[in-house]
Amino acid sequence: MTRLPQLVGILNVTPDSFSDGGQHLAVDAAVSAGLRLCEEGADWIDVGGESTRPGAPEVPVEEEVRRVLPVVEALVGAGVRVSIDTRKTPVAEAALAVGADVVNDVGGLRAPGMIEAVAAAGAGAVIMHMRGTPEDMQSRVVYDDVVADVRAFLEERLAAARARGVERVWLDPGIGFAKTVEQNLVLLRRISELQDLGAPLYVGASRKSFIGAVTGASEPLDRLGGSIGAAVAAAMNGAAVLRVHDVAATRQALEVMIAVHGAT
Ligand code: HH2
Repeated sequence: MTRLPQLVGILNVTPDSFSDGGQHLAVDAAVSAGLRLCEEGADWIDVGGESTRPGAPEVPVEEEVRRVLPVVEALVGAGVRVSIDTRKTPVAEAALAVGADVVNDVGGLRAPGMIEAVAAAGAGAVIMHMRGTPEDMQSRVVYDDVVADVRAFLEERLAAARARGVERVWLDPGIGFAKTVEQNLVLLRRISELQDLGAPLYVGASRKSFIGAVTGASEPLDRLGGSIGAAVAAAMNGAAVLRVHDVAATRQALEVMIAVHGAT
């Protein structure tokens, strides 16, 4: 690892996200939190209006748009690069119309019209691997080889996106989405096997439950050290972009890793 990965700061405008739910519901509070993440060194901010934690219920389009749109608009107005974290085409379209630059889709751009919406806006896309929906995904964790399965899915979705004119794409193995603890660890260890697919790799491991399983830290807010460990591991194994809650601390850890790596 010789280059600092890009850092995406997580901004959940939801009442029920697993680690920061309810914190940023008011628009002003959400925008301030986003700007703070930028000051800490985030390269872009990922705004989400629907929790995708295991078992989370789906949020209606109107409610998701109501939550995210003013926040996206204000951050874009402040010069921030924003991605919209959504599985729904109308939500993506609304955010793109006010200047979001990337659609971060945990559904892998499978919703009707999603690829076309991204292409029409000249936007980028994060394509993530998941099975089923957040509501039922943890009952779908049987794989012959999780890395091969993730790879085949990402390869197919990348080809579909490129064929319809989406040029900027990041590929994400979907840590915590239809995966056991062991499968998450295997993906972080073998993520380099996805590097030749033809798009930079994006990883979101921050505060996730596998860190709790490994360390005994049952509360997401107590998982800073484990999250940094996962971020450093992902970066060393080839991730180009890391989606994190704790931007400043993660950045500091990565800077030291790079300095050590580059020392002669
Ligand atoms: N993880 C979450 C949400 N969006 N997007 C990508 N590309 N990769 C991820 O790993 C990913 C994601 C889940 O984390 P969080 O947003 O912190 O919580 P919640 O879904 O409960 O809002």
